Amino acid sequence: MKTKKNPMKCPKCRPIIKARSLPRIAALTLLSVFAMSLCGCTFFDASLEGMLSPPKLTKAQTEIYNALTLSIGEQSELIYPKSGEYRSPFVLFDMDDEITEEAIVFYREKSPNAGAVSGLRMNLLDRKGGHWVSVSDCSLPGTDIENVSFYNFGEGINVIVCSSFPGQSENALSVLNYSVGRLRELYRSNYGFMDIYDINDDGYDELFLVSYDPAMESNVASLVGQSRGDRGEESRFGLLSSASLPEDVVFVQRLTRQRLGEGRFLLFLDHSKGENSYGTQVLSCFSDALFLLDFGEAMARRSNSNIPMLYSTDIDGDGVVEVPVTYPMLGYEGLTVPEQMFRVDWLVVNNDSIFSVASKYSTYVSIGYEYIFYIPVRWQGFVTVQKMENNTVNFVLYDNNSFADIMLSVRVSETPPEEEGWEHYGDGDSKVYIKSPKGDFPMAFTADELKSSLYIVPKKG
Ligand SMILES: [Ca+2]
Ligand SMILES: [Ca+2]
Ligand SMILES: [Ca+2]
Repeated sequence: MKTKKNPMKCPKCRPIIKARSLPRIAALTLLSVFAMSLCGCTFFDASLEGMLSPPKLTKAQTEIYNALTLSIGEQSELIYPKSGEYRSPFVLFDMDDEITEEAIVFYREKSPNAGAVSGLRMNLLDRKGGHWVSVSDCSLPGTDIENVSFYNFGEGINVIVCSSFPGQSENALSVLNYSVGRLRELYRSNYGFMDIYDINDDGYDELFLVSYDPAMESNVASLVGQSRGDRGEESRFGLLSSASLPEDVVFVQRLTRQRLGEGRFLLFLDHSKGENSYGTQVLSCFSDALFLLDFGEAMARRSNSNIPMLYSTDIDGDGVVEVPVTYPMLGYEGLTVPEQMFRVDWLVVNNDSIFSVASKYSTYVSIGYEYIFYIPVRWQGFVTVQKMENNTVNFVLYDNNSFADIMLSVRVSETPPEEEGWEHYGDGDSKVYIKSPKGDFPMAFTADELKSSLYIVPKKG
């Protein structure tokens, strides 16, 4: 049966434990040897024969190479991980209780066995009696290595190998460990989204995966890690819990976590639903158990060229995540989505009952995310925005279905505007200028109100 394509992208693994691959200079030199000898081919096609060409390999590299060819023969292609910290087909890392490093080598068989569909394999070499010896060899899913990383999930070091299939949006991952001389695969799964961090606060990382389930015809969120081994069960690495996601979760963008208490978290999963349409799913995670809090369409947002991409985030730094939802501004309700200006409301999950949400702020967010304008309560329902030239927005009174008096103008500009009346707003890095109307309006801002309404988003980095 053909698997439905799931257009999710592969996130980058975030290795937390430093290891070292073979020295970069050696690796690069090998690459250039391959590139030259295989005119027109990429170095990914390099074969083992090239490894013995000058320049000289270090003693350790030569030994690893010799032990490897002794085990797998010379007719295999070395596979270079495409991204991440380890870009060499040879990765050195201490994976077990014995203090010296082991070597992992990725390669592809030229004539795969019937059982191994892609022929993508991994060989583990260890030192025995002062010499490198191949001790284990296993098949890997996929046809190319995307990323290699090392984590301690609670029971020693595991290596995570992420691999990809040609023409498929989902990747595969394989979690392996090496102990008492044995390489074991602990877990294998396809995934469209992955994040790795300590989701339940027990001091060890977990894998958070979203993968497409063809039988359910929807995506499923899974928490994978080391079980606690309470209730007399043996601690083991594997699936801790999972939750089906609504059908309109097409592409997961990011995961944000909010702490509720000891071992109790909310997970906010921002996702696209298709063109210009986005949303957030909220999962509770209590003691490793995932549960979908289904807020239906309450957390929906649109996008167009008038609004930046918005994500769930703790915008006011109080530890509670705010979820952006959009509504057409006053006067834009009847227009098409590309023409609309949006109000952005920020929702929070209620603290006393996590099955309900409340709107915390009503805002306008500038197109380049330079500022957030918190619409004062007394303006709500009366004032809308008008997009003008020169990155300027007017906040105007909306009266009798038409734009009336300008309450405030805000401009984003690299240089001070030449026209009269503009004042720089915010700190030295701010590119925001404001202009207040002359005269006394009942709706006009006081200086204090302005200060609490117009927030300059700090530059990242
Ligand atoms: Ca070791
Ligand atoms: Ca954990
Ligand atoms: Ca907050």
